[in-house]
Amino acid sequence: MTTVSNNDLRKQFAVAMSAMYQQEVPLYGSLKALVERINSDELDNNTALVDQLIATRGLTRLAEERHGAIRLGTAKELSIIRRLFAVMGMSPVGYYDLSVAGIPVHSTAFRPLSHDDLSVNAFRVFTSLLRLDLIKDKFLCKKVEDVLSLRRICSSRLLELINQFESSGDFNQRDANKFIEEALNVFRWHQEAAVDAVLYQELLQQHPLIADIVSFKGPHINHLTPATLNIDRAQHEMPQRGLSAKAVIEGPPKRRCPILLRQTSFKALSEKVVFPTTKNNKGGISEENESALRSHTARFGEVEQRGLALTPKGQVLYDRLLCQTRARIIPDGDGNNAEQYNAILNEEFVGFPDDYHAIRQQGLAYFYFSVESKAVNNVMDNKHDIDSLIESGHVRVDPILYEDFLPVSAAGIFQSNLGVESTAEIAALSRQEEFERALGVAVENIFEHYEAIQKKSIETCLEFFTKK
Ligand code: OOG
Ligand code: NI
Repeated sequence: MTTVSNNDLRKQFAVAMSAMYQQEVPLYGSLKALVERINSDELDNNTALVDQLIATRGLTRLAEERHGAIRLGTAKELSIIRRLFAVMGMSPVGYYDLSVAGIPVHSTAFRPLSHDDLSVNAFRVFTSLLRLDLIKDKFLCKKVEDVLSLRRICSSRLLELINQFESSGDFNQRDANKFIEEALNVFRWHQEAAVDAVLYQELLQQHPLIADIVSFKGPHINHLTPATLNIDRAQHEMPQRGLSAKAVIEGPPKRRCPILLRQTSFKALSEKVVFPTTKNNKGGISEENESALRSHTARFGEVEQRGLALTPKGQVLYDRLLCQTRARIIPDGDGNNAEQYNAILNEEFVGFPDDYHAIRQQGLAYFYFSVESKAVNNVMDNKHDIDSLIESGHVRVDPILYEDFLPVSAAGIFQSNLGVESTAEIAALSRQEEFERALGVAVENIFEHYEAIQKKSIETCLEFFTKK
């Protein structure tokens, strides 16, 4: 019987998730359409970009969503979600401590690791876990624990399928279809809240994120993110399509040689929520609960544009320049100082070379080396290294795209969609070990995988020309 690979499973799952989300949040469909139009214009006008996408096997995956995000309540949930994503070839990479920006979660991203797997489908899920230790009201904490201890986010059929996969290592197409259907249900939106309106209000007052995590039957997908080839244009055109864009694009400024990740989003919608009715002390249904508390703000759409993955040295430089920027100005949620923020960001980032050659010479980023198609039949003598092969036009150099996330940017995305400001710092120790205990494994190191992809690409080129 034919089996379904975890790459195919991930691909099918991402397509199904996109269809579900477009149905749940129709505005997301408008964003996707906008991005598709921008991408096709960019490809028509930029042949160098097309060559780069072909050389790095990025062209076919362009139309697919790149990531989504979920928020979990307990260690147990994180552990089961880790097993669920493992079925689709997704491993936890990186640890992001969001508490430094006043957001009571810590996070990782589940994603494929190798260049081959990423090329088939790069879908990732940014996954956050609530940090109850950062909630000051201990009485409320206890209530949260009680509610979450009763929640079951995976059906028993899904658990069976995960167990089955873990022991046999593959699925036939029928099991795969069932797995996707059941997995999708985990991330579906539930209009009926799992808590009453009074508790919802208490949670909301504590932090809107807590209300979103605790009040529902499951960890609904809160956004999906297609990749755009021109994020500045997406930001500019969103309002014309009735999409209320966040104040500024997160991440580095616009550059000739894009680095890391730039992101923007349309703001979360107000959606109707139905609360289980509670009785007032006269035995009737309380009017207050019935009327005022019927909307919840959580789900939105995002776009991303990715550039070079940076080496530890490059990352230190990026962090320093961003820190210098933010020491001078913090972007306001309402966009009042957006222009000024962008000007200062540009000013500070003059400190980061904007030329692929210089970036490579200074060891600031990772590159992908491949045999230049025109040079495939060239005969070489036996002495060559990668630099001379590049110089003689036998090898081409392309950026390795950053596949991970940025904590300051992620905080900006959270804040703009929760309507909270960045000032409320929670002084907290990062809890990576605790997070990994909950996960059941250590998170993968972000840099190691880019390093491995770069190394393998160099070896492949050297081998190719050594054989000649
Ligand atoms: C996650 C926000 C972070 C990103 O792209 O940085 C994120 C969330 O809102 O749950 O998705
Ligand atoms: Ni995101």
